[in-house]
Amino acid sequence: MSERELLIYIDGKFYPESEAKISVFDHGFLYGDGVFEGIRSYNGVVFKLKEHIDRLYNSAKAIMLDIPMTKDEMIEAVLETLRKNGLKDAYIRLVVTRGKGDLGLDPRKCPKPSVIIIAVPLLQLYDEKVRERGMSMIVSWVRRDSVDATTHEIKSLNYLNSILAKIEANNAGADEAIILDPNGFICEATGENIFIVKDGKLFTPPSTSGALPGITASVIKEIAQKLGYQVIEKGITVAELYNADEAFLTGTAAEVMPIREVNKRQIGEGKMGPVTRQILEKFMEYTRDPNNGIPIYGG
Ligand code: PXG
Repeated sequence: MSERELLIYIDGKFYPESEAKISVFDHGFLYGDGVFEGIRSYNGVVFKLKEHIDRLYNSAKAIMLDIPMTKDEMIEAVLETLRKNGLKDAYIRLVVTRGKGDLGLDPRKCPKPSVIIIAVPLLQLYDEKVRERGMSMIVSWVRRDSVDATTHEIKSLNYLNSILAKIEANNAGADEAIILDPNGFICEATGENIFIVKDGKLFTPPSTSGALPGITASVIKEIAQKLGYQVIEKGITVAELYNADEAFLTGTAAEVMPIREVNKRQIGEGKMGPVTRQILEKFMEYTRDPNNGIPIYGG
């Protein structure tokens, strides 16, 4: 990228970053009333873009927010934002807010949702040394909202639940936090899903935990099964996590990230384990296959 400012998409127009602004009366700002997606492009191909757009519209439906564009128009807007910024490897943040209303919380006062697309250049988010070493984690005191509350199955702008857990991880000098579901089973990390490996099988929390249905996690399940591993969705306790052979996080940003310790208990060998490595390698291959996304520049 040159010194040129990034161009940000807001409601059909592009603005230089310094001029890209939304109203202080927007309910996304006032109440966290909106939905979002975090998406990545690898070498000119937006990874699983269709799946991310589907999830965005599912989140919007759950909060009764009518996105004022079709899914195809949304895909085109994402691609156009990447083209306008000349990006090939990028992190994309797609936000749909309830829009401008008054100071009351009634969404009927917000006639028009706003669509914002931010794309920034991204080469490598995590240093490979960090990945080899793995993450140190704590179990957060703050639990996931239950599935009959502001559930994280919906990717809403309400991330305070995760931010509180992240603050605890920061305070403890850990890299990340594990969040438990309301029944005390493992749910997910602040912005990543979790898998454990035990006796050659993979385990991950079920959808009833209220975790976000991760797009990376669904690819990982597919890859693991192709590699011959059984993938079992079940309630996982903290004690089971302590005694796992391996554990790792998955997410758009993290990709596949090993966990080396939890609350000072070493997990397995305390570094990337062989099953995690095998899955990580297949995942990186998968992200580089242009069939697994939508090309930015034709094709
Ligand atoms: N759980 C939660 C709560 C998330 O927010 C994931 C799991 C992983 O889902 P995907 O579909 O990405 O595999 C997420 C995703 C960030 C960031 O900037 C966060 C996410 C994605 C991208 C960037 O911290 N969260």
